[in-house]
Formats: sequence, C-alpha cells, structure tokens
Amino acid sequence: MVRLGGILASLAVIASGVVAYAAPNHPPRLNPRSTHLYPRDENCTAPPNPSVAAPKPNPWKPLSNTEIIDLLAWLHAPAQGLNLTAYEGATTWDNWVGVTELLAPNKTDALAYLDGSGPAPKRYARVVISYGATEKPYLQEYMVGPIPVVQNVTKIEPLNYLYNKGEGKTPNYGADSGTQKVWLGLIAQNMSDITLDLLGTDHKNSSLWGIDPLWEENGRIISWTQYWSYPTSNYDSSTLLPQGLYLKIDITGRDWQGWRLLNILYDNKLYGSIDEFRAAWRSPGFRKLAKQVDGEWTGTSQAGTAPLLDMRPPPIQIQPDGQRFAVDKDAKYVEWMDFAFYIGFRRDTGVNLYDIKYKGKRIIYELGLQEAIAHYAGNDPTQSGTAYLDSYYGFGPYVFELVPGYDCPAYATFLDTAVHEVGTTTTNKNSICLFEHDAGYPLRRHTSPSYVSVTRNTIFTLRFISTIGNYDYDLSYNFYLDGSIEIKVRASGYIQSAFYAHNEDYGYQIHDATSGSMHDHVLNFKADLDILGTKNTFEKVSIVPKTTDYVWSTSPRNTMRLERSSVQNEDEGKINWAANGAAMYAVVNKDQPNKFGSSPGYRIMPGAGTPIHLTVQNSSNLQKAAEFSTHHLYVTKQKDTEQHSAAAANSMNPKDPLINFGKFFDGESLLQEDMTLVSSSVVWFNLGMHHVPHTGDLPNTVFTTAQSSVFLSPHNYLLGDPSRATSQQAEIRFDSKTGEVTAVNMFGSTLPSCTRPDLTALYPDLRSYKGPQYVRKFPHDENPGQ
Ligand SMILES: *[C@@H]1O[C@H](CO)[C@@H](O)[C@H](O)[C@H]1NC(C)=O
Ligand SMILES: *[C@@H]1O[C@H](CO)[C@@H](O)[C@H](O)[C@H]1NC(C)=O
Ligand SMILES: *[C@@H]1O[C@H](CO)[C@@H](O)[C@H](O)[C@H]1NC(C)=O
Ligand SMILES: *[C@@H]1O[C@H](CO)[C@@H](O)[C@H](O)[C@H]1NC(C)=O
Ligand SMILES: *[C@@H]1O[C@H](CO)[C@@H](O)[C@H](O)[C@H]1NC(C)=O
Ligand SMILES: *[C@@H]1O[C@H](CO)[C@@H](O)[C@H](O)[C@H]1NC(C)=O
Ligand SMILES: *[C@@H]1O[C@H](CO)[C@@H](O)[C@H](O)[C@H]1NC(C)=O
Ligand SMILES: [Cu+2]
Repeated sequence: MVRLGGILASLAVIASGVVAYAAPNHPPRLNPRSTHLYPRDENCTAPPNPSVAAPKPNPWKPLSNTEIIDLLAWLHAPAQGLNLTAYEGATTWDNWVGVTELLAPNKTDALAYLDGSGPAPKRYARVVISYGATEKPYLQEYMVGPIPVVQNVTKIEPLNYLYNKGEGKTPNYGADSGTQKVWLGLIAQNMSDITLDLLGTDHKNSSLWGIDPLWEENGRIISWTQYWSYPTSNYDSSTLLPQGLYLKIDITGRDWQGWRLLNILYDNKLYGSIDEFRAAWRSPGFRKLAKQVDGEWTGTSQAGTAPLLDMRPPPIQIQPDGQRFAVDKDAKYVEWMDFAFYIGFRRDTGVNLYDIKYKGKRIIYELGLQEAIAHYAGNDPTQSGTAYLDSYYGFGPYVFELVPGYDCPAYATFLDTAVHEVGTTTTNKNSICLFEHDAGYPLRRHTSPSYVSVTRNTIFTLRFISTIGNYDYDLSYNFYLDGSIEIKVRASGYIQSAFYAHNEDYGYQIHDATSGSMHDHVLNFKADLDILGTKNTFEKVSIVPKTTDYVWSTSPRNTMRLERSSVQNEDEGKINWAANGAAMYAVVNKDQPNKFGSSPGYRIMPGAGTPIHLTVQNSSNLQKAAEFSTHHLYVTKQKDTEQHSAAAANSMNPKDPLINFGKFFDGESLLQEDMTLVSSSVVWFNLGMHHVPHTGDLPNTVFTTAQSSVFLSPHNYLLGDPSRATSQQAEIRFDSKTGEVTAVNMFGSTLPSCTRPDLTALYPDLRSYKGPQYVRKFPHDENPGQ
C-alpha cells in the first residue's frame, strides 16, 4: 500500500485517482450535540439486555445443587460400601468425600451431540475421596454416573483414564497436617526463649510453614519449615515477614511420636538439636541476624501524599445504550458479535471455555488453564524447596467476588461460581465478569491526502480473579473484532519473600531483613483448536536470512525469505518461540485451502510480556510433575485420555505424578492425513514471568509489568479483515488542497440515545459486596433456617 512517504508519494496517490470524489456543496460537520439527528431519551433508560438461549443445553454445565445433594447422599449410603464419614465431624482417621464436580464429557461424545447427530453425553461426576482410616492415607479419584443418580443404575468406578500414572490414586501427605501444626507448636514452645531473642517472635505470634511439595529422603517424608511472623497490622502481610530460622523435620508415618526434629538452620549454620542450638546461642560471639518487623510498609491502604489532582474522579468507561452481548445465565452460554462459547468451571483451575465459535464455525473446542507453577529458589531450604502447583489448592474455591468499578466496569454482567468440596457448596457471587470496553486505541486506521478512516477497537472480556494464598491471579479472555482471542494472566497480591541473609544471588534486599525472593511463574493452558473440522496440522513458517541469486541480479543478494514446514509428530511437538520472533506458528486445515492455495488457520503468538518457560531444569522439587513447563508451547494429538497436562494431586508425589505430561510425547504423527476420528492438534502453551521482586513490589506486586499473554489470531482464515463489517467506524473526507471536510460517514452507527447517562450507577454501593457463602450439602438440611 501507498505510504505518505514524501511529496512524490502523495502526488502519486492523487494522480492515480484513488482518492477522487465529488465534493458536496455544504459539507456536514460532525456535531454530537445536534439533537434532531440523534434522538434522545431524557430518562436514559437503557434498553433491556439482549437475551439468548444456548443452541443446546451446556454439556459442561456444573452439577446443580440437587445433583450434588443426591450424589452425596448416594455416595454415603452403606450400599456403596465406601465407609464414608460426613466431613463435618470427621477425624483424620476417617474417610470422607473431597471434590464433587462434573467430569467433562469426552470430546467424541460432545462433538456428536453439538454437531447434531448424537444424544446429549451422559453426565458423570468426578469424585475425590480422602482415605484416612488407614496407616497410609491416600486420595482416590472416582467416576460416578450417570448423574443425576438413579438407584441401581448409577455406578462408581475408579477414575483412571485421565491419569497416565495408570490410576487416579495418590498418597495424601496432607492427611495429618493439623496434627503437624500442633506438634510444631510444641517444638517451637520448647525453644521460645531463643526465638523471642533472635526473631522477636514465638509459637504464639508466628506460624511455621515451609517447603511445598514435601521431600522424600531415603524413604522418609521430610519438611523444612520456617518462622513467619503474624501481621501486627490489619493486612495479610505474613508472607513479607519470614524470619531467619529453619527447622528440618521428619514427619514420616501417622504417629506424631515418631516424628523428629532433625536440624535447625540459623545464619547458614546447621544444628542437630535444640540443645546444641541453645548452647551456641548462649556462647560468646554468637552472631544475631536482623529481625523483620511488620509495620505500615506492608499495608495497602492509602499512604503518602496523593499526587496533584488525584482526588478528582478519573476517566471511566460507560456503556451508554445497554449491553451489546447476550448471556444465557442458566446454560452459561455467551454470544458477542461473531463469537459464541460455553462456560465450564472446575475446582482445580476455574473457568474453561468450550466450543468457541466464530462466525458460526467452531475454532476452539476447549480453552483453559491447566496448572500454575510458582517456583522459587534461594540459599535457604524454604525458598529452595518451594514450587507451588496451585491447582492442588485449586483456583475454583478462590474465585472470589469481583469489585464492580475496580476489577471490572460496574456495567459488566456478573456470573456466580460454585465449588462443591467436603460436602459443602461454596458460592462466590459475581465472580466472573463479562463486559465490553474500549481498548483505548483504534483497531485500524489510515490517513490519505484526502480522507481519514478509523475503526473503534471494542474488546469483549471474560475475567475472573483467583486469590490463592498471597497471590492474586487475574485471568482474562479478550475477544477482538478481527477474530483474535487473547489469553492473558496478570499477577498481584503479596509476594512470598525470603529472609535476607546469604542470598544476594537470589533476589534484592527490599526491607530491613526481607529479600524479594526470585521465582518463576509458569501457567500452562490448553487450546484445542478445531479449524474447519478436527483434522488439522500445526504449521511453522520461519523467517530466515538468505543469500540468493535472482535472474535479474548481477550478484548474490543478502536478503531473507520464508521456510514452511509442518510439525510431523509429537517428537517435534516441544517448541520454543523462535529467537527474534522469526517463526510463525499456526494450526491450519490443509484440506480446505483458500482460493490462493493457503491453508486457513489460527496463528498462535506471544502477546504481552516476555514469553517464558521454567528456568529450573529437572527441578529437584517438581521432578516429573512439571514437564509442561520446559518449553514455551507443545503440540500433541487430541486424546480423551490426555485431557489435562496436570492433575491437582501431582504435588503429593512429584516423582510419580498422576499425570506426567512428558509421557504425551510418544512420537505419534501430527499430520492431518494420518489422523483419524477426533484428532485435532492440541496446543499447550505457557504464560508467566520471571519475577524478581524489587522495592516496588511492596506492599503488593502491581499488574503493570506482571502480565503475560498469548494471541490466537485468524491466519488466512478469511479473505479479509472481518472488522470491516463493524459500523463503529468513521470515514472523514476532506479537500486535499484546503483541508475542508467534504463528507463524514459513520456507517449507520449512531450517537448514544442517552446523552445524560446515570454516572452514579457506575459507582455502585460497595457494601453490597459479599464474601463466599457456604451451604452444607451433606448431611443436607432441607430447612437450614430452622
Ligand atoms: C421520562 O420520565 C417521565 C417521568 O417518569 C415520563 O413522564 C416520560 O414519559 C419519560 N420520557 C421518556 C422519553 O421515556
Ligand atoms: C471404616 O472407617 C472407620 C473410620 O471412619 C474405621 O474405623 C473402620 O475400620 C473402617 N471400616 C472398614 C471395614 O474399613
Ligand atoms: C472417556 O473415554 C474413556 C476412554 O475411552 C473412557 O474410559 C471414559 O469412560 C470416557 N468418559 C466419559 C465421561 O464418558
Ligand atoms: C436395586 O437392586 C436390588 C437388588 O437387585 C433390589 O433389591 C432393589 O429393590 C433395587 N432397588 C431399586 C430402587 O430399584
Ligand atoms: C519439649 O521439651 C520437653 C522437655 O525437654 C520434652 O519432653 C518434649 O518432648 C519436647 N517436645 C517436643 C515436641 O519435642
Ligand atoms: C510475640 O509475643 C511475645 C510475647 O509472647 C512478645 O514479647 C513479642 O513482642 C511478640 N512479637 C511480635 C512480633 O508480635
Ligand atoms: C533429574 O534429576 C534427578 C535427581 O538429581 C536425576 O536422577 C535424573 O537423572 C535427572 N534427570 C535428567 C533427565 O537429567
Ligand atoms: Cu511473583
């Protein structure tokens, strides 16, 4: 295309006649206030929200309250022989039900149903039972169905097919964590004389916790724990208050009398017992490290002088004429512009999107989070031994209510989420938000010597925020008018810091005795793309430097060109984004070339942030449980038995996890001609950041730089940019000599009918905010009010 590169270029445009037009006598001027052009409703009543009914009942719809109540009653019935005790009142030596949720249908069944020919997939529940009435406590996953339960029809069987360990069973080293806490308190009590002096804290005003996952050393179960002072402020600042004392404990077996304090670590010196440590502490010349004390520095309330003009209300977005998308709240189905999708929800990873259609055609079968790693490092055993696998704690239970006007615009549509665990339903009201917003920059534009044309960039976002302990993960799915989808994660909340001693190579000192402990965040996502069907190919187009002869060149020319290739099989399916971004990856359909012979597809490319994979190789903490974090992305063949890259219980036994993602790579062909039935390429990509907190992470990490995204974007998918269809664009023609406007075209888009929107509605009463609500489902009380 022509660029206005100078006088010659613009003359060429005019000479070619491209911008010729007839100038009207009275060029209309854009006047937003002209009431006769734009009807006004003084009362500003927004039109009702558009409604939609899901084309089919949502096969991923979470289990209903009735389904859960009946399921729990059925599981506890003696006929099932599970020997369960209601969680409420259960001891550590009882068996009880943990997670109860929908088990996603297999893709084969779901597609047959969605695409018209098959019956609705039978509903099954995923049930996790914690077996405590044994010397070796374990967690066992089950598949129960069909749901709703029907006596003598519904069956329970071990849920094995999702887990390439071969069984959905894992040791539960958390079974006695309550007893461990009490026992550690007794140990701490026995050395409170020392800790009050060295740390300024004892068992009464600090907690002892440390490595995660636990270690196995010569068959023994080992933990290192550390003193963390309780906040003395009103804020959740404990993870900023580590103290420099570490205890190594052997917590093998279930009898606390067999547990041992093995070592005490202080100032990088190892002691074998409390007595040995006490003797050293009493000896002359013993070096005492600094104590980290809580204070105003850990609080997040307003502090310091507000900048000039800061007290005035800042700009906010409004939705002047009502919602422009439709949600079937019951079915959890959404339509916005040319996009449509279903919403599913899992306890382990929160929201999943299913059957994402664009212009009536499926582009993605499934899109969602699989696992989130936060891998620390340090000179001390706590930091060195910490590599959270957050799906163990679960994203679902912590998807708390969003703050309207802050987390999402107040005009957003909010949905509730619920997690059913340990016989109780935890409902978080208004915890998913859906809204349109202006990107703050146009989607496209162009200025010529005689016109300017520009399109609004309205983005549709689905957002939820999960606060797992100290960290707040904001997950946003952004849909664009050009057909792109951005998957974005942002992190905020309190960092987990380290005690600052002997660890300058692992972070910056950020307070008196606190280090901003370095760590990697790696969040793995699954994107099962189906481009014009399930038979797809993962294509790579490299951009390579070349020295080339041409018929017209007198000497070889140093230049560049494209090199096309397909990922042949899974052995080639572990991919890092090319250096210098010099390769494009796309899931394409080779059977349906466009009229130019190119394969239509969706490209996958890095967005915000710097793409990362885990720095640590063959992590001593994560062993075989994090094989999805070694590269930026992966491609595997779709299989009903390989639905997830991780399992929540992986962190219980990282050397033999329920799902070892590495085992997915068994050389199977990824070429679409070799694929049968449901055979799409599944892309597993990582978002995240290398986080080296600095003083600006106090009191909380800010989202500004702590974010990472990937785009899925149409690639030769259509024959032009689909956003041309939007009427939300303006074309202003002007006289190329005088600059006078000759025509304004807004393509039928109107100004808002409401010229005086009720701004107070955008500042809702925050007292209506509600924390999580718990309803016991087993034993279930029909009339809890009585
Ligand atoms: C605005 O509200 C007033 C008072 O309720 C009503 O009389 C009037 O008809 C409304 N105007 C419009 C355009 O709806
Ligand atoms: C059933 O569980 C209880 C603990 O809740 C345990 O004491 C008992 O031994 C178990 N019975 C069997 C048959 O395993
Ligand atoms: C999914 O497919 C697997 C393997 O074929 C099968 O064992 C399992 O029962 C199916 N799951 C559901 C929910 O239908
Ligand atoms: C379930 O099957 C058993 C044994 O076949 C039978 O005694 C019982 O009546 C059946 N229960 C129901 C609800 O059908
Ligand atoms: C605390 O010290 C007392 C007295 O030495 C000892 O009997 C007890 O076992 C200790 N407690 C723990 C948990 O080690
Ligand atoms: C912890 O409690 C002890 C008394 O048990 C007190 O002397 C000390 O100041 C407290 N420390 C903190 C950090 O609150
Ligand atoms: C990973 O580390 C373990 C323990 O250090 C070692 O046994 C194993 O060989 C390592 N694996 C690889 C692939 O390097
Ligand atoms: Cu971080």
